[in-house]
Amino acid sequence: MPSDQEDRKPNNKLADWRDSCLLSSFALLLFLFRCLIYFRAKMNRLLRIILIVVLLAVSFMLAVWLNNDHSYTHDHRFAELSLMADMIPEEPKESIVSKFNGSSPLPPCPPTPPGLVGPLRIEFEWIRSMSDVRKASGENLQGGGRYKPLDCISQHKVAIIIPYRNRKDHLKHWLYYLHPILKRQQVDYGVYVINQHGEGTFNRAKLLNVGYVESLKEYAYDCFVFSDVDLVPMDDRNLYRCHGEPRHMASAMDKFGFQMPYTNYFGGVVALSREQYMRINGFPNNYWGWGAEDDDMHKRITLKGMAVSRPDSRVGMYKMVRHLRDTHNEVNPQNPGQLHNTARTMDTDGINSLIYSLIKIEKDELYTMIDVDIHAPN
Ligand code: UD2
Ligand code: MN
Repeated sequence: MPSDQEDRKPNNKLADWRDSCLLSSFALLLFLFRCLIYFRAKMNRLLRIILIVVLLAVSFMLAVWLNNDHSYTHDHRFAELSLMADMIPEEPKESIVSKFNGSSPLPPCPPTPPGLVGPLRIEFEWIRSMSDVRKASGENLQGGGRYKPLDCISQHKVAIIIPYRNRKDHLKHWLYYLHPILKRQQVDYGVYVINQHGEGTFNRAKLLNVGYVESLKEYAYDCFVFSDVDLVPMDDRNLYRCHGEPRHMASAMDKFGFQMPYTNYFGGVVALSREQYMRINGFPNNYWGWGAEDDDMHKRITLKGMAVSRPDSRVGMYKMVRHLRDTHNEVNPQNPGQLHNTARTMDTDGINSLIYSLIKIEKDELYTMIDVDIHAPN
């Protein structure tokens, strides 16, 4: 690395050159004056005055020019900056380069999101207008209900899968509350509403399997939250992300007096990593109508040697929009009986045997709606 002395050498040379110029200019001027004095008798008065004025003007201009610092060349300015650099606090090279390019690399998001507020007030008393929902939750979305934190890289790529048919008012409540919560939780997420096409018997678990497959066609999600459309968390510390074990997130619902209705309950909202989901071969495809598909999911998990984790009963509180049973989703008395066969059928009934026909994919600003024919038996 050159020393300071070496850096300054080119400037010293310039100064020397300027001094010699100045000396020779004065010598030339003196010589001209001498000539003037010597030949003055041979000139007329007017010519003498003009010559003196011109000589004085020229010497003045020469003095001014030489006094200006023409040595401030491009190189010199850079040399000065490099000296000043010693006084600027050191920055990592990478960040200097990226600032230069105008795009700083983002840091990873912290394990605990800093903007959480805890308990939330959730109201379902009135029907929301879509424009209110957009105003409340549309900011910074990338379309199709996709979002990534703006100031850090999220460690959680989460597809949120909602089984759906004819529940627009519930969906509006869900979008109104969940987008702001998920943004505060710094999740890299997408919202997928899986609409069962037609009037056939509803099949929640099969729709969830479709959501898994279709969301993965769009983005490399590593975590899947499967949520009813009518359930909103009452505490934003209930993080929409995956854990070491499959997670039952809705551990304390208002409709059950904020308690678990039974020990192995796994309904409402659950989160499974891609690996956990694949280990259980996804969800069953054969639970038509209401009931028991959530118990089958739980059985699959325990049969594969996994445990279920839950938030505590404060953080796991959920509010459900009150509703009547939908038509074509009546209680199916055959469903609980299927639970005896889970161990035998789970490896052949699931994501590896899923058959459906995709009808349409619609991108709203707040969600992706996937319309699908799941070949209902009636
Ligand atoms: C309970 C469980 C639910 C599931 C179900 C049995 C709770 C809060 N949830 O829900 O996870 O195990 O029992 O199948 O206890 N849906 C529609 N349109 C329909 C029918 C259903 O969109 O016509 C969707 C919607 O996302 C709904 C979900 O399916 O939230 C579950 O159906 P539900 O809300 O009628 O059943 P519920 O509340 O008893
Ligand atoms: Mn419900």
